[in-house]
Amino acid sequence: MATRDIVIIPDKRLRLASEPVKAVDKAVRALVDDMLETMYAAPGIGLAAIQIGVAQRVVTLDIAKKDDPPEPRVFINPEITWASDEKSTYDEGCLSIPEYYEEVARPSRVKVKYMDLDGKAHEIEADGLLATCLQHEIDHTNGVLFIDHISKLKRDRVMKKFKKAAKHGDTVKPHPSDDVPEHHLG
Ligand code: K1U
Ligand code: ZN
Repeated sequence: MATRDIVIIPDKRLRLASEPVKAVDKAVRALVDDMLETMYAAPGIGLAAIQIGVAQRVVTLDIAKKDDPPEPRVFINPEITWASDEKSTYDEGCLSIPEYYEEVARPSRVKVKYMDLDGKAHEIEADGLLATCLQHEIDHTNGVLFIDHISKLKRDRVMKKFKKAAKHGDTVKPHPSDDVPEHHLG
């Protein structure tokens, strides 16, 4: 198990469509171990393999509450098979866009089919934070970022800041209006 570096915007790898996993083998299980370690260390509640530079359709999640036991979940080749017309809004963050949070409206409920670590197929119906997180992570597997769901003005502003930081080899400091929402502080 190892913690891997998280890929940050404007890195072009974040715009790749990841490849489906053909077989859940030892290498995929080792990738999942590293993803979980990286996600918990960040800390984050989700991670897609492309965020550590691996263009495979693998997602990890843990949305357990701070004082509850960990509930790591793994989704291999996740795919949305149905989405509700009803929308919910959540203040989203992204480990590839550190310290930036913005409200995103997405379908409140989704059905997702995926494979588990034994290669067994499943389909679940998700709502609440699980639905939001699954959509955010499945977007990553398709090269889509949560800032693609906000206004062009806000997206251009955040891209400009991160491009400038990358050019100077800096880390990005949060803008005063980018306060971390209460529910992200644990
Ligand atoms: O995919 C990612 O970049 C991870 C991202 C997942 C996510 C968060 C919020 C809405 C949708 C998807 C994060 O985990 S950002 C960090 C975060 O939300 C958090 C970190 C520590 C404690 C609680 C939340
Ligand atoms: Zn993200």
